[in-house]
Parts: sequence; C-alpha cells; structure tokens
Amino acid sequence: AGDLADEVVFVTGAGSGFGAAIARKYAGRGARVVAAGRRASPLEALAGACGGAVLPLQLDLRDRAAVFEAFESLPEAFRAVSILVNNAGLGVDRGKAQDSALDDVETMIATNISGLLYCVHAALPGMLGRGRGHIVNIGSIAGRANGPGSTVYGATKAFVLQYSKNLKSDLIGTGVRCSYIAPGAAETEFWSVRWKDDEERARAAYTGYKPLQPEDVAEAVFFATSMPAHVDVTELELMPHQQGFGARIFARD
Ligand code: NDP
Ligand code: 8X3
Repeated sequence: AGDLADEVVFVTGAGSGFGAAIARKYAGRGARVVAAGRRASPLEALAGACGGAVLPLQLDLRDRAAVFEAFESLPEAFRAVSILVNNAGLGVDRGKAQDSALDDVETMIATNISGLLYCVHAALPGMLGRGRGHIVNIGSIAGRANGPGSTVYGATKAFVLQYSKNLKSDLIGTGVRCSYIAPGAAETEFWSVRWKDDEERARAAYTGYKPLQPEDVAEAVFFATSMPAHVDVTELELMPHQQGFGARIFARD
C-alpha cells in the first residue's frame, strides 16, 4: 500500500464529503496529503486518523493571497505538489434565479471558480518545472444538465468543465495532465450546506434512491491519476443508478 511515496496530493475541501474520502484514499496508498479547508477540526481529525501522511491546512480558498502564501509555506516534505484535487465547492442558489441572493451567487463564484483558479496558478509552475503533475477538477452533472434551482451552481460547474478541457489542451506535451470528474447526487454535507437551517429538507435530497458515496468519487479520482503517463482521462461522469441525466431527475423507490 506504499506505492505512492513520491506523490504529494493537495486536496481542497478535505474536511468532509468527497475531499475527506480522497485524502484517505491517497494517504492509504502511501502518498503525502495536504488537506485544505476552512474548518480546522475536521481536518485535524482526518490527519489524526491518517498519521503523519496528512497535513491539515486551514485555508479559505476565496482569499487569493492566502492561497499563494499557503502553497509557498508548505513544509519541505509537502512542497512538491504532484496532484492537485480541486474539490472544494458549494451550491447555495437556494431558490430560482430570480429569487436567489447575490451574496450566495458571489460565494459560489468565489469558491467554485476563483478559488479553483488560484490553486491551479499556485500549483502549476512547480508541476511544469518538474515536468510532471496532475490537476483533477471536481465538477458536477449540474454543469451539463440544467436543473431548476441550481442556476449559478450549475453555471460554475460548466465553467469548470470548459476550463478543464482548455487547460488540458494548453498542457499538451508538458507532462502535466488535467481531468474533469462530474458526479451526480452524492451523500455528503452538500445539501446541508445549501439548506443550512433545514436538516429535513437536506435529508430529503437523499431519500428513495441510493446516492453516490464519497468513496465512489475517491475511486474515480484515483483511477484518473493512476493511468499511465501517456493517457489523459479528460472527463468522467458518475451517476447513481437511479438518477437520470438531469440534476434532479430520479426514479425513487
Ligand atoms: P461537502 O459540503 O461535504 O464538501 C465541500 C467542502 O468544501 C467542505 O469540506 C468545505 O469545508 C469546503 N469548502 C467550502 N468552501 C470553502 C472555501 N472557501 N475554502 C476552502 N474550503 C471550502 O460537499 P461535497 O463533498 O459534496 O462537495 C465536494 C465537491 O463536489 C464540490 O465542488 C461540489 O460542488 C461537488 N459535487 C457534489 C455533489 C453532491 O451531490 N454531493 C455532486 C457533484 C459535485 P469548509 O466549510 O470547512 O471550508
Ligand atoms: C450536485 C449534483 O445531481 O445533486 O452537484 O444536483 S445533483
């Protein structure tokens, strides 16, 4: 299980959901993992469970200077980031476009788009210098299917999809790869974040069907980065068996 001893994996949003599962997956395979997020305690719990393999890093991705400072001040053993997993994100439209709050809109753009771009710009020079690296961007089925009430969230993920394709093109021949992974509905804190004051409503997002689990997404990320160096996994879409090609179309029990 120690075959990834040369890899340093930087995972954003690692305190919960997909990010925590991704961090555990790589740490379990012998990689060193930087686990970034705003809340310190889940990151510290993750690091405690994974031993010295995981470095907890409290960071708000929306703060451009803080992102660059964080990358520049990584301890020596974690500095040569070889895999960046841009996973942190949130969908807080909380209603139709015409009803949504601009503060929520700006939070999504700042996190899902700007924060991701800051991380790419902070990590990429080192990867290019070493001639080796992988950027994995977590999108969503919502980036392609149109879903009511996910107006700006879906649009941020459409940005991530097109950006990933364009980045892959620009990275041709550099040894640095880029993958876009789009899950459908998955059981994480995602809906609790959207409906922050209404746990019942958040739980309802997962009733009547078996949603994806964080470990399913971690497997997909791991698959993408485990392919031989001449293979780019450009796009992967994962759906619950009971979900169709719309953000909120389900065959529930
Ligand atoms: P979670 O809410 O469990 O995880 C999101 C993580 O992002 C949290 O750990 C959160 O930690 C972190 N985060 C949010 N804002 C910031 C910020 N400004 N700076 C740093 N970290 C931040 O949900 P998921 O695991 O589901 O979400 C992971 C990704 O998957 C997101 O990009 C989401 O859009 C996407 N996705 C989710 C799907 C689902 O159905 N669950 C389906 C498809 C895609 P903290 O609050 O401590 O900062
Ligand atoms: C969220 C995906 O299908 O739950 O990113 O709307 S879905």
